[in-house]
Amino acid sequence: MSIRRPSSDERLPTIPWPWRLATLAGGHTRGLAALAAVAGVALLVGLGLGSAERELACERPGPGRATPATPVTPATLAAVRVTPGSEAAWAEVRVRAIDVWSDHDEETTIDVVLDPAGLEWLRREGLAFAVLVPDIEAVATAEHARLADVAIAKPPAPGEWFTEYRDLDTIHAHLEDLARLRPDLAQVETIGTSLEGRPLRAIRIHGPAERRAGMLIDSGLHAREWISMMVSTCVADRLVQGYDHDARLRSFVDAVELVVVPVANPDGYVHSWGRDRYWRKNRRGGHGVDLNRNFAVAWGRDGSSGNTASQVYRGAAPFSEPEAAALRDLVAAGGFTAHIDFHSYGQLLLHPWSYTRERSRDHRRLSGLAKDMAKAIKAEHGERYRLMPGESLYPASGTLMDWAYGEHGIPSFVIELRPRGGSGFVLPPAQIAPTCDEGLAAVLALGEGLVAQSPLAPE
Ligand code: 0X9
Ligand code: ZN
Repeated sequence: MSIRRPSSDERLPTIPWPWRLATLAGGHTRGLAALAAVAGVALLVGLGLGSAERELACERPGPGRATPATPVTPATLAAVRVTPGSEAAWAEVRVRAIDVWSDHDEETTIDVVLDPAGLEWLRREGLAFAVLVPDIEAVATAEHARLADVAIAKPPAPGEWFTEYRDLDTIHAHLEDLARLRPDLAQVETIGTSLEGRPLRAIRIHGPAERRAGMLIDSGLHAREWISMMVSTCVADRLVQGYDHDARLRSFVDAVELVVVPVANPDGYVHSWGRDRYWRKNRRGGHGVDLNRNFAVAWGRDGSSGNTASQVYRGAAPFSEPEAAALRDLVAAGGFTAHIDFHSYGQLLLHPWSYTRERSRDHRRLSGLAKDMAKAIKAEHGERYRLMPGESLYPASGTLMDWAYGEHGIPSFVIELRPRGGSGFVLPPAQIAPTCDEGLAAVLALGEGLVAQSPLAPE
């Protein structure tokens, strides 16, 4: 069954996030407890339990939570996939949600974060739901502990770079390494400065052959979507390092000038690493602006909010945020004939429009390109990425994708990377490399589909 979600200016809730990673600076015991809880999640997923059983399992005190030495969190927060079944229930779920992680599955389900009272309400109402993550804090704590490991904190060995998530400085250093390795193919640029003064770094990759197309890849507009930063950095890495050995990569680099901005929201990313794993926006005023609601096409409309506390707060004006303005100026300088904005999660390939149900003038061409990308992705590891116009998932106004396409006629796509559901934003590091395979496959398919095609005229 497919229900149309009630129209609202706020897909994501306005309740301030009550939980901070900083409160988890516990010790070894908490780390172990968290690891045990993560093992519990893996077990639940591995067992493939039905939703009722998962729900029950969630009610039991987790291995690490039975008797905490000091109560450090107000409540255990769970990520659940709910099938509301009616518009009224949908609206109520959103009201009760502490955070919305994702809308998926042909509009029948929504992934939300709930506290125990919210879970209790779901049970009372008899709504169908499955627990994705019984304790999101425990999962974040386990990841934090793993990343703090001394071996991981060292500069990674070249062959191991993509075996783990990397922080902002390490990603930026890697771009410099690639440019040093092949100055003939790659140069690092600074396209702007974040609100808190961090550089917005880009790597420009091109071969010696005459340029035929220009492609922009950005990622990390949303701070908590760490796999997106890893994939775009990995795409740059594979193209530069594979140029001499792989004819297909060489042809791409010779035919397409590619600019990659791996961390489009550096302040948010640093905050997500150090303070709040599930932080989404930039850091404006402490409340943040959703950078993917700050662009000038359909700014302020459905699927964005004027409330600073909202996860989809659009900012005071289009391009009020320096991170969005830097991307605007980069694109306005010209030369791009394609764009991919990497996000997570859900395994989706979205094309314009995001803000309206109307079909774009280039709908067939855009969905054709998206189909090519989905096919190329599936050929890698058999994973299915579903394609649709962004609005079919839910309305979102002021997005980068709509602006690149609407203002500049650039075929533009959002790719929501792995997972389909599972652990949400905290994806196991073993999945970085296969997800990169999928991202690269999409980039190559798009590049090959575009070479020799002329840019679209703005609508
Ligand atoms: O809401 C967003 O900005 C993107 N999804 S995410 O879960 N990564 O936050 C998607 C924007 C694409 N457009 C629509 N879904 N309408
Ligand atoms: Zn996102």
